[in-house]
Amino acid sequence: MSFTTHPSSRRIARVALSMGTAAALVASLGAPATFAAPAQTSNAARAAAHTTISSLSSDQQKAGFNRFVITYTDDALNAGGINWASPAGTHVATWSDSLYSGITADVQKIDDLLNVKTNYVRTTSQKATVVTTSSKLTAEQAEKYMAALSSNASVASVEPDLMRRSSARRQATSTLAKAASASKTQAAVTPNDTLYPQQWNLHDAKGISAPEAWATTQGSGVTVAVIDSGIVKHPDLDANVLPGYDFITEPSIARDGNGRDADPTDQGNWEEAGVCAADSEASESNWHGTHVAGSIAAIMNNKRGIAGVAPNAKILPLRALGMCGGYDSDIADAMVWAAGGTVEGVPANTHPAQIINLSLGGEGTCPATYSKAIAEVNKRGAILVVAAGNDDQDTSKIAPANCGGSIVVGSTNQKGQRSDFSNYGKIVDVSAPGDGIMSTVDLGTTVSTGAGYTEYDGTSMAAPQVAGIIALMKSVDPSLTADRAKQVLKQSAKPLTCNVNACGAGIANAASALEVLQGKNAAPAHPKPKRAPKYPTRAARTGYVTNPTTNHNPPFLITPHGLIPGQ
Ligand SMILES: [Ca+2]
Ligand SMILES: [Ca+2]
Ligand SMILES: [Ca+2]
Repeated sequence: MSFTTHPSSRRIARVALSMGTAAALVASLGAPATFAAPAQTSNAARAAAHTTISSLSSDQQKAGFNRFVITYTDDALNAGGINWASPAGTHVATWSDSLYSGITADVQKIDDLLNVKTNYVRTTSQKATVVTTSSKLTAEQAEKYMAALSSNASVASVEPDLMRRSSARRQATSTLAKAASASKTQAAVTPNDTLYPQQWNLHDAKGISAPEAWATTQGSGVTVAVIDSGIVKHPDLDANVLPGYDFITEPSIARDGNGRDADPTDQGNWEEAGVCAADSEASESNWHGTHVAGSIAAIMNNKRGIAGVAPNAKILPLRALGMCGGYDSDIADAMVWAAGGTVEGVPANTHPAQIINLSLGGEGTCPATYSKAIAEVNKRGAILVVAAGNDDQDTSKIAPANCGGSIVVGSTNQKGQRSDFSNYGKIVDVSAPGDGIMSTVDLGTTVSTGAGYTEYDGTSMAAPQVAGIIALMKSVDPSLTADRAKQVLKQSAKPLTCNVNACGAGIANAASALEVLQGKNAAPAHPKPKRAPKYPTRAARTGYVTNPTTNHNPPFLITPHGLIPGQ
């Protein structure tokens, strides 16, 4: 999924919702009003409950398909033949015990028809089968392939296993002395972190009012999973980082020489032109996961760098996005594992997360792969926060934001307006600052070279603001449910300027959320958002993304030693 405002955003792939790059996934479902788990797939409805080829962008369709997820009916799964009850981490399914009687024949038939060979890859946490075809299928062939296998009575759905991308941009920053207008009140905590004055998102009038909330809690006792590009060592973050896991199964995008492993270190996601797609541009590593993690739980009051929204919370880094992005099937397994669920071949999670941040997404209808994983996450009580995407379009077209069962976050700027890249619509629950967000990164343009800081734009940056606020809420009230969290966030939000049909309830407000949660305050008066002038044209937006002087990203890197010009 891609959440980028990149002028050349490759829709093929879903991109991580990072600075300005929002992946947009659609929901044909309309706004989820509650956290109800996705409906169970009935035979009658099952055709609609997965990613369809027609819901994907033309670029994606043109790129072709060679990886699919086959989801089985509950009846078929219950019929058995597979030792699903084996201890976690010991049973690794194979093709022969993953395919049920009769499916093999259908696979053979469609393979022969399309002149390909289907290969088993693995079984997911939801007991679906990931397969690849020996060559890429066209959109038309993929439709045939999916239809042929779907006709089997044991199969609930077949959908492409799409790759979501993480696309982050470093934002131009003209000076370290950017005005800080912390709204200090008696109750506010003012940290000594050197870049704190630039963290407008925390302390400005249109920010999330974190300093006032910190007087009550700083997030102790709460774990937030960050499913992203992994993590790098960083002195402003390390003490808050738990051992995570690397869910990338495909060594060619993992860059660590193997499949899944216990080391979620971000190996860098730089790309050379034409490698990830025929027309893809070269790009530098963005250390997206480290940036997101820093926004949530960077160490506060250490006279260094930034402060996280919940600086005493812990981060569980789960790597699912590699070079070119990450597969739905890996992301979905990471979600289930984050919440304490079982994933075969992966040791049990000894630090289940109460909150899961997904700063990623992409176009298309909600995949069954996500529906099932989100249902499991909801059942286990973890609160899922999902970026709306950076495509300046309705979020109904962006998955997993359109899957329901999560809190969907749009982005706002320093003026309290919807960010020009942010997706919108009724699916967005709440917005949060996502423009010029300073956080932790590595300074390497390819591999890691050392810790630094930079600003990024994107709903990828907005979602962790909300994940951090929920961590503060959860710290105060460990019994907080996802439904209640959403309700309180909406009730306590600050007004925002929305120039489209809907941007969610407003700008998330940490201080007011804690007050509402603790019953100290009625909901604040909430004037109807002003309607802003019509949104500028796409051409006008392009200049926003890149430094107009140098036409280069990044123009500067912000390091503990000051600004380093980009190359
Ligand atoms: Ca690996
Ligand atoms: Ca690894
Ligand atoms: Ca710090």
